[in-house]
Amino acid sequence: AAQRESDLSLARLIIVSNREPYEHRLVKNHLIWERTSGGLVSALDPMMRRLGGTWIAWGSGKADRDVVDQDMTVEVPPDAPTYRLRRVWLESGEIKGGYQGYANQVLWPLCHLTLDRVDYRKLYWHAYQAMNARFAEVVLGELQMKPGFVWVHDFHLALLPGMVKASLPKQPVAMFWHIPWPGPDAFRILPERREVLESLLTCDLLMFQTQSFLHCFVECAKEFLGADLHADDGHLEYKGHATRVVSRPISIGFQTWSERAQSPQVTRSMDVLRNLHVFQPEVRIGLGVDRLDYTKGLLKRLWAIDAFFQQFPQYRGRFTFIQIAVPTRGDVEAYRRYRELIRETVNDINMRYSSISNPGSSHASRWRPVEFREGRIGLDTLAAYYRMADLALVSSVYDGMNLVAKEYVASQVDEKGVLLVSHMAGAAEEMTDALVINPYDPEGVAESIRQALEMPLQERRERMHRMRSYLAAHDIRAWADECLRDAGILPPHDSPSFE
Ligand code: GDG
Repeated sequence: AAQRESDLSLARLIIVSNREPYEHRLVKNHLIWERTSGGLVSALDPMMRRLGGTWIAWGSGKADRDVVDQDMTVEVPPDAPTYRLRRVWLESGEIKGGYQGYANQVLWPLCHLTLDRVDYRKLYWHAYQAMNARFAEVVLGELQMKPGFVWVHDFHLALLPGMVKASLPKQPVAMFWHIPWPGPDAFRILPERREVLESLLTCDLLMFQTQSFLHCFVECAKEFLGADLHADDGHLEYKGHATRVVSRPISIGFQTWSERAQSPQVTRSMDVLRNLHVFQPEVRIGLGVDRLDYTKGLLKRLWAIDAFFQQFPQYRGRFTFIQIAVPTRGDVEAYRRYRELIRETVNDINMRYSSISNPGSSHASRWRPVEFREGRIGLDTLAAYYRMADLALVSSVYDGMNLVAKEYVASQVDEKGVLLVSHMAGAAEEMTDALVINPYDPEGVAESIRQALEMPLQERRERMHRMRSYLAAHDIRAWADECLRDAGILPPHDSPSFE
């Protein structure tokens, strides 16, 4: 770690996000730690392990306060530390109004164009300001100790760049926006659209997942602030300040996933999992892996699976869809209701088909169309599911990137599976050998599932192979290096890399 810090001594990396990468909890009086779930942590933790630096995040774990030093800092990962985690403590009003309210019930549904789910209250906005101010205080404290490059992540912290710049106008600040950015027609409904845009336009560098989200942001900046786009060099100019805007699709540790999928424990797990979920060797397997979030289109996916068994009865008893569902944001009512609805729909589908006789299968009574596994699983188990699945189905109604799509490809070491990805997920722009689906069209998705199951092995291999080669070159390391080059922390492309 010391070596890494000194490599980047000119520009020590300070990343800031709401979610912390590691949380501490007490279980039966024992202190335990766990890496937290979600795409942001999956993507950034490997980068921080490699580069070192400081990650500032809300200390949401119940025992987080028990393991910090006087700087509110803990070295992580706890078993082999490579970087510092500095915790921010939030008051309950900031959590309820700022995090659960404005971030999760206003900005999240707004950016994902699920406008009926936007639940706006003025008091959420005030709490969101307070929450961002709390982060700003810690970031400024950290910078006082030692200078560094501030890299803010995601929609919980949209006001943070403006707050840091208000105190330190020359401090370099970058922001990566992990989720989609809506066009002006949708963004217009946010009462504080100007404040949010103004803060983001104090950044020196603003990064989006795709060109189309970037385009939507530029349209909003022009329409609501009158910002000028300098198209030749990709800058937005507002109040005399230039912000460079770029699209940098985030990725995964390709090598790590690929190696994990080939490990002996994963190879063993595949047999165990197959026996757990399907009882006959000939049954083909489909897979979904998601946080239980309405933007992931789980309900639409289940309708599509239902339509698949209606349209193609020959697959009854011969195809099982396994859904891994990780509970998320359980303190928000809309999420609890969504979870209930998903459970009911799974039960309904399973009940209906298990009462139908399946002439094609002698084990029909034991077959279930959907195997629903709720709860978080370990990475080895996840890799085993990815590797054994004949197809993976990503049906987001809107998604910044969707790392599951990329993890599936990285784990498909036998190159036999087929990826089905929603055209509303950022991943569809890069995973061009996937079958692209429209989650709003259940019969169309059903047809794509059939197509995937009947695709000749040679074609499956070719498609998967091309996607794997692409990802090997465009992995999380390449993404981080590109962003750090944009930020001026790493030298430009043709210079030798730091390591
Ligand atoms: C946001 C954006 C963008 C899932 N189940 C388990 C588990 N996971 C991990 C997966 C994957 C991650 O969670 C989910 O990543 P996504 O990209 O699908 O989604 P979000 O959490 O919505 O992330 C998204 C991302 O930020 C990065 O920019 O791609 O568009 O919404 O890494 O592996 N991990 C473990 N057990 C599970 O059961 N260990």
